Amino acid sequence: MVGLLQLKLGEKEPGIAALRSAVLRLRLVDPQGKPLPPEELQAEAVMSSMSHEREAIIFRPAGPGGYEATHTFSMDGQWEVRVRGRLEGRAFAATFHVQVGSF
Ligand SMILES: [Cu+2]
Repeated sequence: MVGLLQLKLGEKEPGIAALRSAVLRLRLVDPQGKPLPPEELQAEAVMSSMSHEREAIIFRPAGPGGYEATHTFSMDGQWEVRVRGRLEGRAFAATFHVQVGSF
């Protein structure tokens, strides 16, 4: 049974900018911090205010409950990283807001 999901996204210091590879970190754990292994995990970067292509993000396992992806955002601005998958047979989804570049 899935209670609360804790999903966190990290950004490579000192920040991320367009056309430079960034490391994104995701954690999928229960409220006690125990890793929750999903049956499916998919992610994409979306600029909801614009009509250009979505960008697939491939998260790979990195430690207990941890996942890491290297991604190059195509432009600066306000992105959403949308994560979804299945855990214990149930769908889950989360959206993270990511500022790319400084302006
Ligand atoms: Cu855009």
